Amino acid sequence: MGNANLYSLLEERFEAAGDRVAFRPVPGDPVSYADLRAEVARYANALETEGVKPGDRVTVQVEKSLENVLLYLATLKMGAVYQPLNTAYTAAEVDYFISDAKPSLVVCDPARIEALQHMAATHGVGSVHTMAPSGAGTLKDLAEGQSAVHETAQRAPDDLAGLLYTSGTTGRSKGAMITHDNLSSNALALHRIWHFEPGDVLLHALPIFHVHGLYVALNTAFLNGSEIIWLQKFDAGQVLSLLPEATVMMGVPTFYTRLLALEAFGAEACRTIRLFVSGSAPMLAETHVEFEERTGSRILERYGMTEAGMITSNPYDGERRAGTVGYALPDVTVRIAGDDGSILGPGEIGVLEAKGPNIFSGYWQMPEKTAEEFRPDGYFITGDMAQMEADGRVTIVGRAKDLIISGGFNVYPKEVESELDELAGIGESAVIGVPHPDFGEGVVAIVTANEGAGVQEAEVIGALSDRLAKFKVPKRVFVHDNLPRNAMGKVQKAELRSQYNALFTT
Ligand code: MCA
Ligand code: AMP
Repeated sequence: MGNANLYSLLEERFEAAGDRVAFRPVPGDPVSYADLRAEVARYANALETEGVKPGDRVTVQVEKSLENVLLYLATLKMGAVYQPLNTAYTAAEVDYFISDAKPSLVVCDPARIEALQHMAATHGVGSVHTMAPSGAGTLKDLAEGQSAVHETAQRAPDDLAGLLYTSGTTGRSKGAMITHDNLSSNALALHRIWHFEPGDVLLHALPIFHVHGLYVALNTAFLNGSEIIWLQKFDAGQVLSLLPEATVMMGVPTFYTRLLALEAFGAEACRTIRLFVSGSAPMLAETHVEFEERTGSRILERYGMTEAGMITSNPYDGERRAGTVGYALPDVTVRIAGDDGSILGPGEIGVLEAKGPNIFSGYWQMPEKTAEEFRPDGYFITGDMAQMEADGRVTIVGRAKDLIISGGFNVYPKEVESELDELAGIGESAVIGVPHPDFGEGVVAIVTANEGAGVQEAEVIGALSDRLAKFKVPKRVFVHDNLPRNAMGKVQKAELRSQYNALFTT
């Protein structure tokens, strides 16, 4: 029987890549694929020594680093479930994820160790390790003493490989259960349709706690045995200087608007790049056009979701049409449905539904929520409003879900409103997203003050920063006497959005 463990597929490619460079950290020394394999085995043995078993969750909140990649691969290899967390999440946010996922191991940065040890004890977590580069008790230290031989755990296609939390329009965050087959099928499809070829070099500047930087970028490059130029984070100047050493780059729209803001960015800087990919948020058609005018290259925009990996992509060879997200990936089918579930025809606007090997297996310990998001015939309801042409080309036209996407990070207004409503002096609140030149959408809060309470913008922002990740905190807060409501009493967010539409752009 074959092994459906994604790592077993990757390891074949690593073996074939031999001594070729896997990672070129900037700054830092290159790491070959042979070294990567040995290190992953050591980390896998270290996880087992710590008592982690196949199926257990390993919760990881660490800054982007090569050790972090080793941990991701080792977790796959020994059959456990990797649960990455955005490094911007506050301790209060992390507490929920740990209490819900019940990991057997938590790995964090040294600055967080005390808070997380306390949390772990409260929630019955086996152990907490830091990932720091050296020092007794760090995971790296533990891995160093291990054997470089480790047998990859046998996994079935539906066994879990990842648990990625996504917030929701109501209630708490939900853990999307991602299987080995979800990841393998998606990575193989993208590797093929994006024409990965020998000699490709990926410039990697995305965070690796989300699908885009972790699964889409890394897994495709791994399948190709490609060299990965490894940047700590996105810095437009640094990316500009390294582009001529790469052939592929993937990013959120903010990466591309920031590059375009640099005078030196143009065709010369992009001469070696055969593929620029954009996704995680809509890219404005004008950005596509300006990019092509400046560089002669057309960005390939694709569309996806944590629960589904990549769903559609513009074609590599055919027309990459600005404002559209292209066609369903091989083996994935998509359709547009009305509110009542009826299937709509070409050009009609409705909610996009998707089915295929890429679709997650459900929300962690939330069977009712899972059932709500699927149609009886197995289609997953994405919550994105879209239309489809007769030939299958998809355009995302909006969102049925109340979601803001800021610089590629999701912000659910409900979560921010709940925190605002708990602050002293605030009566009620409405959180909206309005056009932002850098982040695509900027988060704005409109609040009412309780009688006699003086609500100050800076204080509200300060108080929220202790509770919520920085990217969720409203960039501006406005105090109104009342929130606009319709006859049913529902807050009219569209009215607020039109009032503040030009806030960041004029
Ligand atoms: C940082 N800040 C932000 C954001 N990032 N505020 C709003 N939205 C953001 N995305 C805050 C910082 O804390 C800081 O606050 C201030 O804004 C300015 O920070 P700056 O230095 O400009 O930001 P940065 O550190 O350069 O980060 C911007 C970024 C980053 C490079 C665009 O946000 C990023 O890497 N985004 C990628 C997200 C991503 O990978 N998404 C994929 C999700 P202060 O000054 O007050 O301290 S996966 C997904 O969506 C699906 C599956 C898909 O289709 O891919
Ligand atoms: P996440 O939950 O972080 O996986 O975010 C997924 C959401 O990002 C999708 O449901 C879409 O709303 C949005 N998204 C991703 N790629 C695109 C794109 N190319 N165009 C428009 N929206 C996108």
